[in-house]
Amino acid sequence: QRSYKLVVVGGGTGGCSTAARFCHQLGKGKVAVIEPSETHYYQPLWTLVGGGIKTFKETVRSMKDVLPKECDWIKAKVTNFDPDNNTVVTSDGQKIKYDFMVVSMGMQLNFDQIPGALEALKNDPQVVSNYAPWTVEKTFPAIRNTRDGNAIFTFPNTPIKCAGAPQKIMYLAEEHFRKNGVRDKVTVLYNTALGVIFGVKKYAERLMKVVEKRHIKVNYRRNLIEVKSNKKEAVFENLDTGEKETFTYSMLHLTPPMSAPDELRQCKKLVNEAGYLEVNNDTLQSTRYPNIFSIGDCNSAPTSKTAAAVASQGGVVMKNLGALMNGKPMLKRYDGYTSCPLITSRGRCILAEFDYNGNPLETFPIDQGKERWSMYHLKADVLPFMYWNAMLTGHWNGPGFFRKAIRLGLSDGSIKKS
Ligand code: FAD
Ligand code: UQ1
Repeated sequence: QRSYKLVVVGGGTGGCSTAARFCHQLGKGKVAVIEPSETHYYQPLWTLVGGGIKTFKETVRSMKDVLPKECDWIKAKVTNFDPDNNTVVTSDGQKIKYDFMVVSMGMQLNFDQIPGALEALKNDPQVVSNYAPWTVEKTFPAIRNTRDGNAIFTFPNTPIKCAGAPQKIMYLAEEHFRKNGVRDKVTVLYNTALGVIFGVKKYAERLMKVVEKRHIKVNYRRNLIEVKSNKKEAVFENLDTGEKETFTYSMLHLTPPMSAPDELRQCKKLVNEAGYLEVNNDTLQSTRYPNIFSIGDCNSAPTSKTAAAVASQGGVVMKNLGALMNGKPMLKRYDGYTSCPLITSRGRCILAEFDYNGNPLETFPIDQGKERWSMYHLKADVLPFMYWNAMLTGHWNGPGFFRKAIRLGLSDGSIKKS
């Protein structure tokens, strides 16, 4: 039986950066990463892959190249957690023991919960999704082939990662229809299970202006329940009245329902009712097992699930878990920071940043609610570089530090408390 000071479950955004942070502190042989996938994806760029602006290749690195050299990579899935005995069981039958554990398993895509969706994604070139590596490259050809009819973009009736992504691709598609000279023949529909376009008022107001200006029809409280690709139909349920409504599509971009991974959900000792690893919202420590922490999409922290949130959470866990390992008090608090670069066209982006309370927490001393070229450039070119070079190596804890420094620099010498 192998044993480690720290076991990290998942080698995605949260897992890889956490392993790097603790390898710096603990050195060789102390940290294990349990991760089944050969490849690591930079998922935030998939919006631009779907929009025909970046290539899929730019979003892919091999896992062995991104995981820190000092860690042991156990190439398997965790199938069972036994937190009472500080042990996990892997798909290849190993029992791994830990002193401390960080869980970053991300979210599971549940395409199979929509009858006909998987079949349509496999067989109908006009049914696409930016959310999975095996379908994201279908999106741009489908946009190019759309000449008339309904182009439908969906948002499911579950929490999802990057809650802005289902509409970002719609804006890129709508722009493309205009460039192709087919915009007057295509109806662009955003069918969302939510009752608002975005959860934070400031940005929702700006996005409403965008959809109005561009004649995009938003249908609220519509949940996709079936895809009939033989008839080119998408069936939605009206979540208020229960009525079913069928739309024909010439293109359908679907965002699947999501959940915490099954292997995590099954461990009732660790998760909340919704199946996410229950953490203290401030410290990100498990509410039940003090030697367990969780970062990212699979934890219960009530904020919007993004890589930007993972960066901030990673800094908090590095401080708190580091303190715990050394018998010191945990002093760092997570404020719920998250960010969503809402791309509204090729070259324009509203950079939403906010906290647990849905209050804007903007980094730059300009109104980020405006559609800006600078924020687009940040999203498309600067952040990917930062991700590979600073975040995955454990050196990026989010922009909180810059935000505070910029505020201080601007405040005529008098130090304000925020
Ligand atoms: P992931 O990075 O998904 O990693 C989870 C890892 O856990 C995976 O490698 C998986 O193989 C592994 N795993 C799963 N099950 C097991 C198991 N049983 N045992 C061991 N390992 C397991 N974020 C932003 O900040 N900005 C954006 O603009 C943005 N845009 C996005 C656009 C799209 C289309 C998508 C899909 C995502 C976007 N995101 C964006 C969200 C961002 O990618 C995620 O929030 C982030 O990757 C979450 O990190 P994570 O470590 O929690 O999960
Ligand atoms: C961020 O830190 C981050 O993680 C690397 C993202 O994921 C790609 C983001 O999209 C954003 C916006 C941030 C926040 C960074 C800055 C500089 C505002």
